[in-house]
Amino acid sequence: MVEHKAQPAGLSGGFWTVTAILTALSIAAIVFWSIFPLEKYLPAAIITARQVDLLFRFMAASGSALWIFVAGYLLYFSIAFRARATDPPDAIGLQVHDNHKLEFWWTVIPALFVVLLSIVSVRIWYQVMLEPENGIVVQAIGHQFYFSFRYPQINGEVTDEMHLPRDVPVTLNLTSADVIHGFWVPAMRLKNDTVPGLVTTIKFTPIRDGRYPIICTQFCGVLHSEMDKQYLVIEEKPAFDAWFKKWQEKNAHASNALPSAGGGAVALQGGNASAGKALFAQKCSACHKVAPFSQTLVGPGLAGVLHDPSHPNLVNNQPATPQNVAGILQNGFTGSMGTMPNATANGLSRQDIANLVAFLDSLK
Ligand code: HEC
Ligand SMILES: [Cu+2]
Repeated sequence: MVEHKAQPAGLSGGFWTVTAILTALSIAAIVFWSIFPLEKYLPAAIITARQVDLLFRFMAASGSALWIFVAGYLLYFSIAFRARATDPPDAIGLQVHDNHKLEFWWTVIPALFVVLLSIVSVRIWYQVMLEPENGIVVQAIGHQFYFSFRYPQINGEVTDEMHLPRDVPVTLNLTSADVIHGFWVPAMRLKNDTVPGLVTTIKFTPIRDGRYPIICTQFCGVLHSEMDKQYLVIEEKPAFDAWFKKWQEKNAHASNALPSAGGGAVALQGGNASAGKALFAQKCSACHKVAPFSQTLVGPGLAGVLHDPSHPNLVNNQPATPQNVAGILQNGFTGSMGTMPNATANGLSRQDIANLVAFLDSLK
């Protein structure tokens, strides 16, 4: 019978050779990510794109270096400590535990790294969030299956490209007319979802002329893959002004009504109050009580929404009429109390809205 001999615990010279090779490879990877000409392949269209690239380079460099060490040692150890032909079949590998020095360092080094990564990302996040907002305000609205854009002083919607003047700070408000879409311009390194009933804001300053694709990043329906055909055009102020004037004229008589799921006013005749009552319990009672206005849950109490003399106007300041309540149910509303979701978010058909209004109208 072969005698069991414990393998020596020390690290051989091979280990230090491998360590030297892995260190050299890691340094090469770090140098590669530091000098790689990212902007040659993906232009940086706004100031903060460079900050995001910096974060990306930092993560790619440290991730590559770490991966080279982990994968390199894994390979080396599996060769150095492999089972030999002379080992007995029940031989077990070298057992190491309670090595306090090792445990200390493999806790401290990753912890320090995560702290460093947080500091770098929070600083960059601040720069991205604290862009100035004294420039132009634009709205982008996701639709199945395109984006539309609204500008102050242009009626209605711009539906082909989104133009912006170079070097002017932009506040971009995002929302959706139907389902959740994602607004992503790779050249900006910024991305945000467009959510029905919610307005989210991104701020940035364009710095580079060009035509950059806008891509939807949420699977929003059967033609989602078509939502990469529109462009963000950044250009000099005079070119932008000419484009702006063209749309002002083109849209001179366009409607400013916000698009809504289904569009148009809901026909209220034919609403069934008892169907509305059942639906209310199912879809509204999480946020609304059937009680006076002041009895707030998430939204106000709705018992007197149509017939309370002390509640002449709805939260959107329109008179409390069945048609205006239907408008809120269809389009949603965000006010001081929070957000009332729109018909798409609440999953309401036009008949559902008519039934709910009939129910609310029946409350005295
Ligand atoms: C996620 C919570 C939420 C849900 C679900 C919800 N609401 Fe609301 N609703 C609100 C909030 C919040 C407001 C007030 C918005 C504001 O003014 O800030 C509101 C406002 C309203 C108003 C205007 C009230 C007034 O006095 O002007 C009506 C009407 C209304 N909701 C009806 C409904 C109905 C009907 C449903 C069910 C289909 C529903 N809501 C579902 C949160 C909700
Ligand atoms: Cu989409």
